[in-house]
Amino acid sequence: MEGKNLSNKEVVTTLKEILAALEVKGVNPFRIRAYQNAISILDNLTVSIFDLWQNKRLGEIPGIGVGIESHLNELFSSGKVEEFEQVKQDLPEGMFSLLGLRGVGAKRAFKLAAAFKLNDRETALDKLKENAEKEKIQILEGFGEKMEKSILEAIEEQKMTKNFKVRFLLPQAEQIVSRIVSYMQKCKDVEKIEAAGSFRRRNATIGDLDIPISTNNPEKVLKHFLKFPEIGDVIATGDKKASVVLKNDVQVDIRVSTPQAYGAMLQYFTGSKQHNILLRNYALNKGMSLSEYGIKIGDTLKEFSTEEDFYKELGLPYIPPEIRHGNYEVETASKNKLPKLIELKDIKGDLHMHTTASDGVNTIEEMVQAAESLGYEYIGISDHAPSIQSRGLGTVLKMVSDARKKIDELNQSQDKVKVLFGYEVSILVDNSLGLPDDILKNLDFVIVGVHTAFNQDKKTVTERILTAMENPYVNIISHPSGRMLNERDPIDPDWNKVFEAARDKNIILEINGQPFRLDLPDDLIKTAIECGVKLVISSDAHSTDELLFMRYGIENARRGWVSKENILNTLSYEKFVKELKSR
Ligand code: DGT
Ligand code: CA
Ligand code: CA
Repeated sequence: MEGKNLSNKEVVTTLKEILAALEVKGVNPFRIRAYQNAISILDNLTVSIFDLWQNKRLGEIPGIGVGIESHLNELFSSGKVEEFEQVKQDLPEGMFSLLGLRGVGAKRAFKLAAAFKLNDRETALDKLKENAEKEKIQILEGFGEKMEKSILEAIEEQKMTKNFKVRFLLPQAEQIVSRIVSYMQKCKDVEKIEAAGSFRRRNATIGDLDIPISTNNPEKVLKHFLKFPEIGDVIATGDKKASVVLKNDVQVDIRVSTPQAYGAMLQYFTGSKQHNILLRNYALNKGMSLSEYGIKIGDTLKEFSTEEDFYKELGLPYIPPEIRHGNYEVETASKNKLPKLIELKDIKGDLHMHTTASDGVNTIEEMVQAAESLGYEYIGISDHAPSIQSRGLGTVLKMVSDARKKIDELNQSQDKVKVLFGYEVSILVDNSLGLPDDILKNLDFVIVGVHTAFNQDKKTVTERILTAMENPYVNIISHPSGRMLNERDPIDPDWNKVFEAARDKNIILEINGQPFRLDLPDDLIKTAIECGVKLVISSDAHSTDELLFMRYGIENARRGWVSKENILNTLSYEKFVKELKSR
């Protein structure tokens, strides 16, 4: 199907506006409720809604009723939803610009927009701000002084997030790096080129790209770089460096070095800044001084073609870029106590993946096949648990038994990949789980996760997770912090309590490899393993391609000082299953 390729964010924003219009009109609360549910489901989808629509699969998303589906159909085919156009005819257009403001719901947005005649989306926020400053909001019925102040704050807040430069995620950065590298390699004078900085340290988010290049002809290399077609603005150039901003707003810093001094340049430019400072102090104590050109002892500068030699000269083992945070790594390295960090090849199975039974795009069979080609010994199918509330118990029981049958058959028809049957079950806001024990107890494993109500206070959210861990059938907690990079802050439980409970009850915490999650975050991973918590690394794949997200999970784990022994899905199938049964 052709159609308007709207991003998930655009779709969700439009649906939120429709919902707001319906709320102001006071339509049936059940309809409002269904709409709210659908929006929250779509908001959490990681696959493209437009893709699902194109493949006629919208109906397969659990929780999306026919009403929403027809709205989505209209939206993708014509860019408009007729009912919305009708309903909003007598609403002030500016109210829709106020919907994102903290504390301002549909009805308040309507009242404010009506009172101040905010008929234009572009100017609505500015006009509202003026009125707040003139203290005209507090005299409106149902508002008051306190509300006026908090609206003013919310406007400021929103302006700040708009100006805030978003840091980009690893997959985007990888694409840009690979375009730069292949362009630069067309220049014969480029010997080595590699992205350093936060990119090489595999930070979850990247501010700008730092690329050291080794060459004997810096002039020619820089000249070639400055002709890179994606460059928007040149910020600075010198005889050994260039800084530019690409048309996509990404800054790129280039440094050139001779091949015999490249190791020191790569080391310096990899950072982190704090790591370099620690290292410099460490070196000073030994009478050495460090720079991007090498190590100076007295007046002699020693050059290094590789980083390994650079660290060796300092009397240190090689420190992997992922742990160059600038906290404990230099001291630990000096005592020769760095762990051997986990590698992708250590992984024997993947326990978190979705199929067409929920919001995934491939079938179980396709996932099994893909896992086989990755060389996995076992996988766990963990679709979102179907909702009993919206489907009824009978339907859900049938779905579960059908899935069980299919997985049993798959295990009989092939023996290359062992398939475990589980669900990803939500920890609901009342601390209960989204499936009853009668179903949970017959699964091979159970993943639970927080998917709603992310802003509970510390005590409530701690209680929520601890209560979920009491359930004897729970094995794994998925994406424990719930963070979404650039989008949503992590939940804020008492992590020590969570980790101690997980350790004592043999509950496994997940390191989720989805690049917009990377959750547990690296610092919490380190605390968790120090506490003795067992972990798995998962792709949370929603397609066969996304099984490769395991790699991001590994990198994030390495940033948390993880070695093979901390990760249960490095175990053989038999040993892994034994761990599951140890609950
Ligand atoms: P980012 O770009 O914000 O994601 O983070 P980085 O770590 O890539 O930081 P960036 O691009 O400012 O600098 C790249 C590397 O260059 C940094 O990791 C270490 C080195 N560097 C930059 N500024 C300084 C500095 O003032 N002192 C030292 N020792 N190293 C620095
Ligand atoms: Ca950088
Ligand atoms: Ca930089």
